[in-house]
Amino acid sequence: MTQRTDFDQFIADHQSLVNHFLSEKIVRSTNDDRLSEAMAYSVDAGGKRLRPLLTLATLNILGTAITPARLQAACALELLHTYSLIHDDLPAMDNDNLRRGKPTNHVKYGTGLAILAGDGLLTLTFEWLATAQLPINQRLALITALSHAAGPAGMVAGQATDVLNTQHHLDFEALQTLHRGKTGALIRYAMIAGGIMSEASQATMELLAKFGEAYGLAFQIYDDLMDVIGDERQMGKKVGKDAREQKNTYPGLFGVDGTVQRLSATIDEARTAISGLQETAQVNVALLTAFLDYFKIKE
Ligand code: GRG
Repeated sequence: MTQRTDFDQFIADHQSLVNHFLSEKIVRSTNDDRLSEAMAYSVDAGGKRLRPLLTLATLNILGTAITPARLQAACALELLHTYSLIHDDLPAMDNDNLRRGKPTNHVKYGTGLAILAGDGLLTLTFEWLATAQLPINQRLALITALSHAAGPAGMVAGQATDVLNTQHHLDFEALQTLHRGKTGALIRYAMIAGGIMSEASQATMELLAKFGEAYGLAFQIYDDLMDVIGDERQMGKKVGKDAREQKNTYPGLFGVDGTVQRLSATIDEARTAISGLQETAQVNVALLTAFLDYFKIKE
């Protein structure tokens, strides 16, 4: 897989697989029509599906077939990610009206149902992992890794630091820790999940984790940067909000040029992990390398 078009084809084919799986299965998860509608509204709102795609790409490079059970496990992560977006947008958190280019869940359904739609997606995530037709040891490893990544040692901790420190200055070290939790932990898990389902060696798992950590950080740096130099249509949400609300961001600490340099250094870390994977696992890593094209900065 060396050509850019192969990557585009992989993304298009697998986004469609993920989208079909999600919309068919979510409606069957509850008998409550309003709850089902509120959950499906945010899941079907058209996200990039980055996290399941990273898991599926990891399976692909490690030569592991994408079976329905593995697809279910990959899609479970999108449920959890969507819950985190719904709760993050709530008036008590980021208070956003627009997400994925559409009114946020609480704007459409009210705060109470939005909280419950998020709760439903979070718990359903673990039901999908527990019931995927995978060997028991793999299910347990996935559940352990995702609960660790998403819970109070990972994403929830990052979000807590964020919520508690808006309008308080965080230094670089604290900002990195915040983002490793808030954004990085799920992306790191996306890679680990592919490794778990491929029964990858310890050395390969460590390199997958390194790639995920660097990619997750780069993703956040890019998101911060686009809030300053991007536009609303491209991002599917309001831009310029971080500065208005005095949020802790990379451009706030390093300026735009300094942030571009940080982004480039972090992408290099991801490339180093990719080279390691090529040597250790002897895999064709072109697919993973192509994921780094996401971080293009328009002139
Ligand atoms: C509520 C516990 C809890 C955590 C929320 C996800 C999150 C933590 C906060 C979102 C804040 C934010 C905008 C972070 C920047 C990076 C990020 C996670 C962007 C959204 O992910 P994408 O770009 O979204 O993958 P799509 O819509 O494409 O899935």
